[in-house]
Amino acid sequence: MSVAKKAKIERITVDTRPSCQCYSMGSVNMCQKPEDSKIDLRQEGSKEGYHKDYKATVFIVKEGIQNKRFCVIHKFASNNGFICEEKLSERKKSLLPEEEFTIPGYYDWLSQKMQQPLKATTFHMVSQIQEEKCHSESYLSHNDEEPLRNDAHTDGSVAFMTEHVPFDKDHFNSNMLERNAPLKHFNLQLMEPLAFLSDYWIVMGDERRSLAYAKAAATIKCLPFPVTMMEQVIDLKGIGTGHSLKVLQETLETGTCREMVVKKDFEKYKVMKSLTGVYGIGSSLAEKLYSTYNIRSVQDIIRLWNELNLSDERIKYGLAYYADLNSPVPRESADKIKDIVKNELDKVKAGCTVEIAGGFRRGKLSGHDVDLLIRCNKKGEERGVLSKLLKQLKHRGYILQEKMVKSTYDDDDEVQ
Ligand code: TTP
Ligand code: MG
Repeated sequence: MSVAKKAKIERITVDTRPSCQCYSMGSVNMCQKPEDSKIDLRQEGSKEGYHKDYKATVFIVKEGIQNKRFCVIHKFASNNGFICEEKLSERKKSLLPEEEFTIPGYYDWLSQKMQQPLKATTFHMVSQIQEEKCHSESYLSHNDEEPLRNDAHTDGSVAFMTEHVPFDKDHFNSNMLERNAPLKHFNLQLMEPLAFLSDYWIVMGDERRSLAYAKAAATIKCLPFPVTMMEQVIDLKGIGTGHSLKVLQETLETGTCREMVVKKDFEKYKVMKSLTGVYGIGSSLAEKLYSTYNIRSVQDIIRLWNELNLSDERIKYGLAYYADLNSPVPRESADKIKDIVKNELDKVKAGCTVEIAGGFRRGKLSGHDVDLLIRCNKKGEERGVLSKLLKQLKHRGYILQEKMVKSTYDDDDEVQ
């Protein structure tokens, strides 16, 4: 065995109130609280306290759960008085999905899968899986059950943290790929200046600095606890020893960061931000427009268009669709785009699937773009699919302007 690593599910709580049917998984507890219809199944060393009269039926959604983790959850539920149904049916009272699968559209997808509509109330649920590090054993390995997760609740509140959960800094530092970056994490306020500075420097044309702040922000985002002291962030891989630490210290001490407040208001930053919002204009062209041509707004570019001699064809489209391209894409539009792509994909290669990926998959309600993941049934079938799909979309008039990076899947194809 690699390293002796184990996780245990601590609790499954069933709330049977009609208005609030939810299941959550945490510590192994078994007892009943009739006063609020909450059945708390408690196991303290043995199965004493297990309430025999109550048999809750659960369906644990496999999607999004690692196989081994699924088995642990399944076994735990069975051992503790739940009836685990193998197949999803309408009579199920509650579902137990992973947090990120409580996203809008998920139930529609399930309905489609079952080929029947599902009653909304049946699927009102929350899942929260808390795993506790076994004190006698070391942490979870990559191939074992997942490490500690501390996702946010679906209602927007931040996930709770049990007091006894230790944080292993060394493990966090040496297993970057295992880090979990939930959408709603414990350190939103602390991360904000780092995320802003990353954006600031990308807009101002310093990618190296931007990346350093982006890495620090991502590190803070992955911490499974709210940071209260500098000791908790010093020596964390990703934060570095430089300016990010100072930003964090100031934010911890004062609740904000002066540098962020001042920079947010810089005239040049505000102008550069709007100029780089034009499709086809990067930070170096924006800098040139700002410094050489005294451009101060997108309107200035339009006004001075004939004098500027901007040769990049994309900029015309960027200006024409400026407002549209700078508006967030709602989930509904993403779904429509996905449907269009799927429809056209079926014409060039039957049997492939299209899924929405990126931020929407993590539960965002809007995004700056739509990331799609296309899967083919067999290895090798993906060859040429992307270029054929793009040609088809173009032929159907769905593509106004394109910038295509040659894909490794399309080695033998002519790429436009
Ligand atoms: P993005 O589309 O840039 O980000 P997003 O979809 O999460 O959010 P939004 O579009 O609303 O701004 O990237 C798509 C995915 O690519 C992102 O979810 C994760 C991955 N990604 C990385 O792994 N590293 C990166 O540096 C970036 C930018 C993205
Ligand atoms: Mg995206």
